[in-house]
Order: sequence, then structure tokens, then C-alpha cells
Amino acid sequence: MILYGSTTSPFVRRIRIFTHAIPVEFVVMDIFAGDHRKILIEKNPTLKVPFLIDDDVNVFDSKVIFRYITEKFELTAISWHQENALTLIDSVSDSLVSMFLLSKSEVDTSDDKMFFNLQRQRAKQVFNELEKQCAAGDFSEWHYPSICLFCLLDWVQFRDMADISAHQHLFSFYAANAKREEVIDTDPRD
Ligand SMILES: N[C@@H](CCC(=O)N[C@@H](CS)C(=O)NCC(=O)O)C(=O)O
Repeated sequence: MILYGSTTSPFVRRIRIFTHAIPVEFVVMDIFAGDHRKILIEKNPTLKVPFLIDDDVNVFDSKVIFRYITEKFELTAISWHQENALTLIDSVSDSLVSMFLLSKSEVDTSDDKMFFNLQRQRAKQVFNELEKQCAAGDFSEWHYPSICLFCLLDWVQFRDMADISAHQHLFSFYAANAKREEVIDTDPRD
């Protein structure tokens, strides 16, 4: 199995951490330029990472890759409540990744504009909800939703896209998991 992705993407990192004990080759791509962009165009029409190739099977999207690996290795599936938590994490990740790409495109995302305001409002609502779920113990085990939450929290700090310090439970969760070997091994700052 070959996982294609960048070292900075929170969506790629979650799969790298999830598969750290599974033999998956990781191909690092610069998805925005050169030969890697050509490979991306050839192999994944969504033009996003991650994607996974397993012989003749090509799987797009981290959520689907998670399901593919879970089925292939007969791992424990996640509950509907956890699926919803993943949707929360994905929605804020998508919003903030879009805002980040806009900033990189020299768009001033601090403007009082409908699109930016909607993303900010979503991020606020979702972080509040995740804080509640964290307080309720939903992320007390190191399962796939926890991995995804960690990757989001670390990415927003790495890219300076949100301040989570006011969210006491999210911050404690982050600190409690930051020293895991697979987390350190996949640090986007390295
Ligand atoms: N829903 C996708 C989202 C993946 C995604 O947004 N990846 C970003 C990197 S963090 C990307 O490839 N962006 C390229 C682009 O938007 O052109 C997943 O879960 O895999």
C-alpha cells in the first residue's frame, strides 16, 4: 500500500498516525507544482491529498481511506456518534484549510465578508462543541477520532489559524498526546 500526501496536511497526518503500525509506504508530494502535481492530476481527480493506492485499488479522501484500512485489517469500526465527531473535525478542517489557502493567495481573510464570516462562525461553533465532547470523555482513548482531533489542533497552531488556549479540555487533550512517538514522527515542523 502506498499513501500519497504532504507532510503538512492534517488530513494526511491522521492517516500516517493511524497506519503507523501497518506497512504503508509514504510518498511525500509537493502537490502544488512540478512532477508531483502531474502525478496528482493523473491519480486523483479531486486534486487533494491524501490518497492511497493498494494494487489496483485507488482510494481518495481520508475518511474513505480510514474505512478501507479498517475493513482490510478487520479493525474496530467507529460508532455513529464518532462519525459525527469526525464530520465536525472535517468541517472545521476544511474551513480553515480554505482560509489558509486564501491567505497564501494573498487574500485578506480578516475582512468582514460573508464567506470569511461563515468559516469563522463554523470554527467557533465546532470548537465549542468539540470542547464539550472532550470534557465528556469522548476523546479519552487514542482512537481514530482522537487522532483526527489531535491533527486538527496541532495544525491550527502550526499555521496560526485558531487559538485553542481558551478551550481547557481541548488544550489538555492536546498536551496529553503531544509526546506520542507517532505524533512526534509526523510533526509537520520537521
Ligand atoms: N476531504 C478530504 C480533504 C483533503 C484536503 O483538503 N487536503 C488538502 C491538503 S490539507 C489538499 O489537498 N488541498 C489541495 C487543494 O485544495 O487544492 C480528506 O479528508 O482527505
